[in-house]
Amino acid sequence: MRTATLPLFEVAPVATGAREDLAPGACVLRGFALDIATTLLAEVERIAARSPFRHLVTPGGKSMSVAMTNCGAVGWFSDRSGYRYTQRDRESGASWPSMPVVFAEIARAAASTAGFEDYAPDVCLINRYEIGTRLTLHCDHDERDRRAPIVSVSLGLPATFLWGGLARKEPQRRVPLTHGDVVVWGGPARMRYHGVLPVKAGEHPLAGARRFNLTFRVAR
Ligand code: MD3
Ligand code: FE
Repeated sequence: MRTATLPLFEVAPVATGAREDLAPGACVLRGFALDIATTLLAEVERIAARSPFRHLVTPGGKSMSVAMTNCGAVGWFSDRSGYRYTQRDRESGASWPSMPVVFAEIARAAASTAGFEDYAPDVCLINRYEIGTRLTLHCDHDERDRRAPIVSVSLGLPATFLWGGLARKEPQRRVPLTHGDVVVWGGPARMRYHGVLPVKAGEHPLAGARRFNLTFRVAR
């Protein structure tokens, strides 16, 4: 990656509820999920008890360092044959756990605050980052409806989000994300390249030495 020479913009903590516009279609809602974070983490645990976190294999044969699971009507899945959404958890053989009402509600409220009304995601991909885990620069194009925004909820340890352009080679901005922050990416921002820098060592009172990220999508 060509990020090493770029400056790191450190942003002072922002008051809960502040809406930070990043670009047309993209905004950060600082602390938007803070009040219900404990409930969200309990639901993650419940989902993982049925569909455990696993390290998916990329089409190139590499195991992803971020562990993933899903809830909703479908789930994001990857193996040697490619990336896609599946109706069943290939590991358990069962359907994915249903999306908790509190998940759908927070995603809808965040989308509405960002200007996207009537958001009804059919999947929530849940990422689990251990210390040192990163998500390399990519673009999410496996969803059928690309007009719908993606809503992301950060929980646990902080991370630095990399936010690029519509082409992989464009320079990236760095956006710090902490526990309870919600980001909405829609419209012209939806197909931008993005990633997450390696998560730094730490201990979060609710999540331990981990970061969780919920990403809501309209996949079907
Ligand atoms: C910007 N997850 O699951 S979420 C992913 O923090 C993913 O776990 C990251 O990228 C994480 O695919 C970032 C925020 C996100 C999701 C989709 C985007 C940002 C986006 C699509 C376009 C632009
Ligand atoms: Fe992504």
